[in-house]
Amino acid sequence: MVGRYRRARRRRGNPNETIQNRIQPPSVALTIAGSDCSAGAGIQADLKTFTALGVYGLTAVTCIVAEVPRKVSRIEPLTATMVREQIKVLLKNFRVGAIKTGLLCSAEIVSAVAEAIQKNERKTARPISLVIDPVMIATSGDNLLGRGAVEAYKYKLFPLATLITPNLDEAALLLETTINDRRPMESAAKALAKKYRASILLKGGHLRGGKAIDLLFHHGKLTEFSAPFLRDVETHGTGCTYSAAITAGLASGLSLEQAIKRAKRFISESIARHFRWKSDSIEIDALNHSI
Ligand code: PXL
Repeated sequence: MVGRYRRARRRRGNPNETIQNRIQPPSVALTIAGSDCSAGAGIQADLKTFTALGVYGLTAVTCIVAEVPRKVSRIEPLTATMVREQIKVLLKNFRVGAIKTGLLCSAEIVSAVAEAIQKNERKTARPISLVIDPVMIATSGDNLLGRGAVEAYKYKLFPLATLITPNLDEAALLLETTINDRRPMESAAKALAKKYRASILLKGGHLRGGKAIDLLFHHGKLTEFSAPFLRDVETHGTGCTYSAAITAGLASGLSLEQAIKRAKRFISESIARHFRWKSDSIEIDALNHSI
């Protein structure tokens, strides 16, 4: 009798089973970054990007930035202990497919992040893809890192990276050189890859010309990713959004090249379909993450 009832219920479907129960849970990505209250950059941009690309986003907050697009007003870091604890509980309880770092604010936080990721690797013997966006200076020109943080990146965090995504200014600072053309871009990408034994995506968005060209140096091979460069759009958070989109791709199982190709398309469309708030006193451009 019971068996017949169960078989009939299986045929009809269980009315107690909700639609949610039948949906496959999505891949999970973690961003370790700062909060931008104007929500164009930082963890807010990362979360919007993860959601748009079908990935469940987790956040470990490193600092809080009071700002609007062209002006950083105040930055307050969290303690390294609090940053470490967020990463620890998240990695313990979720199967995280990929991690990205954004603004890490201080040398102590850079070191804490490196230690937390390394500890998890030792414990689980399962390295998680790590995308490092070495955020150092805001688009507004404001310095975002404390003293000693660049050294902590070089010696502690970069050695753990799957991919590092510097823009031209960041690459120039890391190599103590200037990069003003395509050829120096190639040399810089190769030099950084060799120095930190990681794949490098060097973003040439700041170079003049009709195209926004990025160079990937990965497994000894250079690959170019290019899109039309849009003038007169002042969106901040493009670096955060781009690296978050790459991380979402890696969390979903795409190869590095596939993830970058899709992310480049995503960021180009987010810029092309930007929002603009305009009045007598303000003009604000913002990326459109909801594409
Ligand atoms: O775009 C760089 C960036 C990253 N993360 C946070 C920021 C900014 C720029 O201001 O505030 C939190």
